[in-house]
Amino acid sequence: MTTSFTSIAPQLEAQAIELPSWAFGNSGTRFKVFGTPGTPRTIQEKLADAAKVNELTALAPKVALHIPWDKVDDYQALRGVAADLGVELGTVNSNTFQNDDYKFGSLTHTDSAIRQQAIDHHFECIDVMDATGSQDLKIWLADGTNYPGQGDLRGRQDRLADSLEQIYARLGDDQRMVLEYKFFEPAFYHTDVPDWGTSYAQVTALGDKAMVCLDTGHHAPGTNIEFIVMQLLRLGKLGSFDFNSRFYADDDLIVGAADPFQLFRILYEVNRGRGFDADSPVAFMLDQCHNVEDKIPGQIRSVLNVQEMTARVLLVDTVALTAAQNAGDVLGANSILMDAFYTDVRPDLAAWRESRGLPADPMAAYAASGYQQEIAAARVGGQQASWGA
Ligand code: PSV
Ligand code: MN
Ligand code: MN
Repeated sequence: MTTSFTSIAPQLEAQAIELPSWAFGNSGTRFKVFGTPGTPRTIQEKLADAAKVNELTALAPKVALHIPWDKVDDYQALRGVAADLGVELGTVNSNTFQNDDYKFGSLTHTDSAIRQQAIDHHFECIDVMDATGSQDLKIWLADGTNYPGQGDLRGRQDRLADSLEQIYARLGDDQRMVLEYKFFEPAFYHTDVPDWGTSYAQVTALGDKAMVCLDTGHHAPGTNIEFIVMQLLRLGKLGSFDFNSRFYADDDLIVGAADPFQLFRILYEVNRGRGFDADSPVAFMLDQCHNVEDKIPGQIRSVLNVQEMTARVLLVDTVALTAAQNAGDVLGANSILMDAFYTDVRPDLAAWRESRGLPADPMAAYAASGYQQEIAAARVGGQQASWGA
């Protein structure tokens, strides 16, 4: 290992991982939503919790909103609340999956009035972005069908293209659209944006301000996600990540918890494709729901997992790796990569955090801070976050 920790520190310092507002609310499965003492009752309280994560890690300066879950009357004021807490408002996520009108589709619907309603919702999200200063509109659609023959696959794709075109036309010069794909659920036979190829085809037809969002939980088991990362970076169309981890489906668990090596492989391709560069278009975000664990330490654990795996990736001896690859040294190349993966960067990271005035161990610092007890005492009747009821 020729790369030293000191030499990678500046790159680590620039790391930023956006937090989802909905991670701080109560969520669960279709069986049960467990309430957690201290759960935020308002978006302002969610921002305060997110700011705590940033205060202890310096890794999470932005918070993504979900409309209408985080709807407020005055977004300028909300922006001020965030700024006072030392964070910014980030990606705006649309929601066309909790309304009876969208039972058979939203941006793909055959009924032009319902399709227009879904388009209008996205216009409203862009208005929110104008007020919050957010860069990205993230679109994830629940659209799809359950049975062969239920819908016209091609017609739905054409209507989707038309709807996206109208939404795209509304974006300001500094705004972007990221289109998320998901291979199944809630629809089971087909979804209208099932894979990176479909997202890529749709956003490429729109223009430079439309890119693909890759949610790590939205792939079939066994999918080589890092290959997709490489390809999208190579094509200049990887706009953002939704990080989480999964054992079976869209589990939305703490990133790096189920398969740390997969996270390493993904981040290796991010680095290889210059996705960590200051001028890279890639936005990094968590998309997680904490069902049984406390939410704030859940988010702290997640951003630390990303930081630790990024450090290991930056330690890969790329010169030696390229030489081994070019020499056909199969096992040599593999062991160079594995050397970095197996490097325990935690002591170096702890010392480096302290040198920057941060807690060496943010998890322990949170536990000792008394914040959890404070919010548990102060907040009663916290919000249920989302669809996971
Ligand atoms: C549903 O699968 C989902 O988890 C998508 O990943 C979105 O990003 C998220 O909900 C928030 O809308
Ligand atoms: Mn997602
Ligand atoms: Mn998901």
